[in-house]
Amino acid sequence: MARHLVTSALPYINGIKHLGNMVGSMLPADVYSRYLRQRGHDVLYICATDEHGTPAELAAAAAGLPVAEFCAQAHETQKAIYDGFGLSFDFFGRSSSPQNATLTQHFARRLNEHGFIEERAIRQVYSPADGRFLPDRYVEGTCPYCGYDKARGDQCENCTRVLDPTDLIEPRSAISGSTDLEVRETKHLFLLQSKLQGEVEAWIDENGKDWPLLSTSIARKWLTEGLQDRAITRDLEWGVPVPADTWPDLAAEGKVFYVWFDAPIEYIAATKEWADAAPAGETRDWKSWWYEAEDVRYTQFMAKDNVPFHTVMFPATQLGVREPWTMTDYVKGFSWLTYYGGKFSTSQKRGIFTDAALEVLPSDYWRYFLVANAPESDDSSFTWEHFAGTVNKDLADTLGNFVNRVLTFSAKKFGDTVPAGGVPGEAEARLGDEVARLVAELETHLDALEYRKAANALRALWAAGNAYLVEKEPWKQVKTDPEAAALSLRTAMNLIRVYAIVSEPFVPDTSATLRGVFALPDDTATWVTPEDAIALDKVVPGAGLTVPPVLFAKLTDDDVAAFRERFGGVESA
Ligand code: B3M
Ligand code: ZN
Repeated sequence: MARHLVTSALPYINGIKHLGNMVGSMLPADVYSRYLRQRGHDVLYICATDEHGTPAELAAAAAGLPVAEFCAQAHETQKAIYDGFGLSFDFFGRSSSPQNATLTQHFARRLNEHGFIEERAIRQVYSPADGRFLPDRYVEGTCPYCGYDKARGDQCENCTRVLDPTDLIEPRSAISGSTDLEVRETKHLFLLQSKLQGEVEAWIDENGKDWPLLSTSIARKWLTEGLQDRAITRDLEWGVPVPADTWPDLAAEGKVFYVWFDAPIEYIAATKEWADAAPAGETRDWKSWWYEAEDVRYTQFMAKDNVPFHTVMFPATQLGVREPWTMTDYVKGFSWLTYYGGKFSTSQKRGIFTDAALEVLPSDYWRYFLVANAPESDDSSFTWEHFAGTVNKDLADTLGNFVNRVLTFSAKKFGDTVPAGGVPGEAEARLGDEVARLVAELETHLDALEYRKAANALRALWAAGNAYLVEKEPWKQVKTDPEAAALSLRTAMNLIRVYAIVSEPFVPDTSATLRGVFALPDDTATWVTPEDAIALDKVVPGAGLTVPPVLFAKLTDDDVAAFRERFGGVESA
C-alpha cells in the first residue's frame, strides 16, 4: 500500500466548465483516484475553485454581485455539478480560503528571505476616473500588430500576441471606458525566476524522466526560452494581501498576489481546509501529505495550457522557499477536446457545458465516452454522432444488453437466485484466462495513466461476456440440459460481478447498480485478483439475485438531431 496524493487543476470560478475542462483534468484524476483506492492504496484527491484574479472580479461585476458573494455562490454551483459527475474529491476547497492566504504569505516571505523576491518600481497605467491602477487586462485598445480594436493589455485575442498595456493604440479603461489614462510609477514584487532556472532544469531532468512527452516538451520549451523574473503582485481588490510585516508600502497600497502565485499553493491549502473540516473524533494530518512526505507519490492532472505553471513556475516557487514541500512526481497533461473540430465557446453557445450535460443524460454516459476518447496525445473531437454510436455500441449493447439478457433469462428460467448445477469445462477455463489477462491489461494501462488504452481493455472485457454467451447459447442449452444452462448463466453472472468491480472508476453509478444485483458482502468486491478472474466462482449457487432496470438507453437519430439543435454550432465547424 502506498500513499497517493492526486490533484486536478483548479477550475476557475468565473463560469461553468465545459466537457473539455472535465476530461482534461478532473475526470481522469477521479478515475485514477477511484482505481487506486480500489487497489487498496491510501489516496487523497484534492481540488478547489480558483477564485482570485481579474476574471473573478469581472464575472462578479457582470453578475451584479460583490465578488466574495459571487465566488461563494459559484463555488456551490460548481461543486454540485462535480457531485453530479461522481467526482470523488476528498476535499473541494476554495483558493479564497484563509488557509490559502496564510500559506501564500508564508511562501512569499520565505522566497524573500532567500533572496528570490525583489521590489521593483514599474510604470503602470493609472486611471484617475476609476481612482486606481489598472491591471493589464483592464486596459483595452487597438492592437499595434493586427489592428484589432478590442485587444486587452495583456494579450491580443485576435492575433494572440502577448502585449504590454502601453503597446495599445488609443487605450481605455475596461472598467469605466475612460480614455484619460496616465502612466504612473508604482512598486510590485518580482519573483526572480531567472535565479532558479538551473535548479528547475535539474529537477525536470531528474523527475520528468518518465513524464508524458506532452508535459516534458512544454516544460523544456519554457526552460529553453529562459525563465523570466515575473511580477507576482497586482492592483486588485480581491486576492491574497501582500503581508504588511514584510512589505508595508505595498500592503498600504492594497496590493494582492497574482492569481497564478496563490492558485497552486491552494493545492496545499485545500488539504489544510480538509484537515480543518475533520468531523469530531477524526484527525486529519494535512502536513504529512505535503511536508517531508517522502512516502507520498504526487500526481497532477491538467490541460496543456496549465502545464508551464505546474512544471516550471510552481516548481521554481517550491524550490525557492528552501523547505521540503511535496513536489509533483508525475504531470499528466491533456490536449483539447473540440466540438465538431472547433473550440467550445461560451459566448457563441457552442459545445456542451457540464451543467447541461447532466440535464440531458446521466453522468456515466459522459464519463465513459470522455475517458474512452480522452485527448491524450492529440486533440479529439466531440460529435453527437460519435457519442451516440459509442453509447449505443459499448454501453447499451456490449455491457447493458449482456447484463440484462443474462439476468432476465435466468430469473425467468431459474427464479430469483443464482442457478446451481453444471461443472466448469474448457470454455469456462478459456474465459477465466481471458478475463485474467484483460484485467491485468486494464491495470497496466491505469497504472500508466493511459486512458484510451484502459477503456479499450474494459470494452474487451465486456465483449468477452458476449462472446461466451454466443458460444454457450444458454437459451438453447436450457431445453436439453438445464444444468449446463445454469453453469453458463452462473459464469456470466460472475462476469457481471467482475464488471461491477473493474468498471467502477469509469462508470461508478452503473457499478453500484451491478453490485446491487447480488447480495455480496462489500469486502469481496474491492478489486479482482488473478485467482478470482480465473475461477469466476465468487457468485455462488443459491445466492439472491435482483434484476436491475435497463442500464443504458439507446440514443436514436431523433435524439442526436435534437442534441445538435439544442447545443448548436455544428454548421460553423
Ligand atoms: N484555474 C486553470 C484554468 O482555469 C487554472 C488552473 C489553476 S491550477 C493551480 O484555466
Ligand atoms: Zn492583434
